[in-house]
Amino acid sequence: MPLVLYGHPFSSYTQKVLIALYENGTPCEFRCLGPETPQHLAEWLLRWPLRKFPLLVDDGRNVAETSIIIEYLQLVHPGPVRLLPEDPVAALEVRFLDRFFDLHVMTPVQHAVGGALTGDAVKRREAHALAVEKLEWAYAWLEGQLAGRTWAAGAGFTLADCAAAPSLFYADWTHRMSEAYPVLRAYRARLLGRPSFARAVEEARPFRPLFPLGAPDRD
Ligand SMILES: N[C@@H](CCC(=O)N[C@@H](CS)C(=O)NCC(=O)O)C(=O)O
Repeated sequence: MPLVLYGHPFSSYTQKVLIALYENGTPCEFRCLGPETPQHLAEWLLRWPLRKFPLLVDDGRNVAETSIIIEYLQLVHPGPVRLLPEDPVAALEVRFLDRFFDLHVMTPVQHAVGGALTGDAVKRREAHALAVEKLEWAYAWLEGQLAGRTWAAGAGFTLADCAAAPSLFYADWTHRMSEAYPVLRAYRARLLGRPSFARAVEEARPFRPLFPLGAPDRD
C-alpha cells in the first residue's frame, strides 16, 4: 500500500512534508483535507484527533508532526537526498534549525493569521504587531546565521530547508523582509527556485485568496 498524506496544498506544514517527498521522488497518495472530500476529513480525524495536519499514514501506521514525518521518511523510505546528515552532531544542528523555523518563524505567522481569522480588527492588529516584533528578531538572527551558506545548514539541502521554505514564504507575506536582510532575501529566493518547493508553491497557487492577511501580488 502506498504512503498516504492527509493535508492541504496551501498549508505551510503540509508543504514542508511535500518538499521532502518531492526531493526524493517518494511515491505518496495525497488526500486533500477540504469541504469537497469529507471522507478524508473523517479518516484523518479518526487517525489523529489532535486535529493537526499533515498526517502521514504508512501501511496503517500513523506518523504525525512534520519533523518526525521527515525523519521517519529518511529511516523507512530513504531516497537519494539525505535530509538528515549521518554525523550526529551535524544532524543536531539541522534539527535545531528545523525547530528555529517552526518556532520562531512559522509560529508568529500562525499567530498573525489567527488574529486575522477572529474577524476582530483590534485582535488582528495586536496579533500582527506581536508577529512583526518576533519576525524581526528571527530575520536579524538568520541574516547572520545564513551568511556564506547556500542552504540553512551549509552546502546540503536538509530538513531545515524543508521547514524554512514555507515558513519564510509566508513570513514575508506577513511582514516583508526589508532590504536590511539581503542574505535572508537571497536565501528565500533560492528556496523558491528549488524544484521541490517551486512545485509545492504552484500546487498551492489557486488557494491564495484564502490567506487571511491578503496575499501580495508576487512569488
Ligand atoms: N507542529 C505541527 C504543526 C502542524 C500545524 O500547525 N498544522 C496546521 C496547518 S499548517 C494545522 O493543523 N492547523 C489546524 C489547527 O491548528 O487547528 C507539525 O509540525 O506537524
